[in-house]
Amino acid sequence: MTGLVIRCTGSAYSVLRDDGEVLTCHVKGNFRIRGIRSTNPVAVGDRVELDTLPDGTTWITEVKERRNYIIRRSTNLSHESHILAANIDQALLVVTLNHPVTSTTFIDRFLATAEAYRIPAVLLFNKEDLLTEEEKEEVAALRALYESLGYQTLALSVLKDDVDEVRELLRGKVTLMSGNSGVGKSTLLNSIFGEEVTRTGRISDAHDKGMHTTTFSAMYALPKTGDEPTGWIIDTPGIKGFGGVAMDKREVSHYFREIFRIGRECRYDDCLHTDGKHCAVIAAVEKGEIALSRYESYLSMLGDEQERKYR
Ligand SMILES: Nc1nc2c(ncn2[C@@H]2O[C@H](COP(=O)(O)OP(=O)(O)OP(=O)(O)O)[C@@H](O)[C@H]2O)c(=O)[nH]1
Ligand SMILES: [Mg+2]
Ligand SMILES: [Zn+2]
Repeated sequence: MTGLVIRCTGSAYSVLRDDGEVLTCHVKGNFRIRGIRSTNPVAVGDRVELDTLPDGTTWITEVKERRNYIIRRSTNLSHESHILAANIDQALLVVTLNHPVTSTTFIDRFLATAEAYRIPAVLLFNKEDLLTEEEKEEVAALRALYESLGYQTLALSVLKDDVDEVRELLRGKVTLMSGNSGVGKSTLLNSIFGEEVTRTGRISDAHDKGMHTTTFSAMYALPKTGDEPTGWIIDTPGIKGFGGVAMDKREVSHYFREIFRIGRECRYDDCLHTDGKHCAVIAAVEKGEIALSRYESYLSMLGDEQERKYR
């Protein structure tokens, strides 16, 4: 029978079998998926084939082909990576203008990584209630910028407003939620799941309680409102953005939509858009057609790539 991996603790996996039962499953030590060198062969979000033995233990015998997956590169030199989650429909980045500040560089890195993984990303500007008139305009300008690039954005106060708009967004999809510490992710989950669930500590703050963050990850079924497929939220403790994508410096511009588009007009095919001569991107930045903040984020990722420290 097949099932969906909903929780990984390093040694065991919880799998929601298609008949609705949740089983603890294991993976043989020599289990490998061809072409991927990872420290874990199976990840949250994987669809798997199961085999229950006469002794009652259940084993994962096969991982179905993944639509996508996100990784974290190991910090050691083994070139192995850790798969954080698979088959993600969308990534929701919760950001705040202030309290705490979320930098545009952080947002743009997140969006670029989502592009590299081909995962649609949505920005939620939270804590609208704390904004001054001037700050409201700043948020409006940022939303206009990202919407002009084709990203969906929302603005609200998850503490004060109802979160129906977010529920609608999550409906029937597998969503990876991210954002800096303090932006309101747990508050949002509280209001989506209601007191009952979060009080048990299932979602709320596994990582705040010292969970072993390198191997634990889980996805949580959203409350159902009708007959639609279950929606899921993935919580990967300790991961503020995504894991790193191995990115060649010539590739970075591919993940900044407007820089990629305008960069095709540069004189040289391999233009990195760092030298003003014959560069259509720099000309567009100077004319205000590309936002300076976006160009700076691009340079920042390019610089990281050159120093090989991007994760
Ligand atoms: N004023 C205001 N405060 C909010 C809002 N949303 C969350 N907060 C507050 O911001 C603080 C941090 O919120 P959390 O939900 O714990 O933030 P988090 O993103 O889960 O943070 P980490 O778990 O550290 O990653 C809490 O004191 C919340 O009450 C909001 O919309 N408006
Ligand atoms: Mg939290
Ligand atoms: Zn150029």
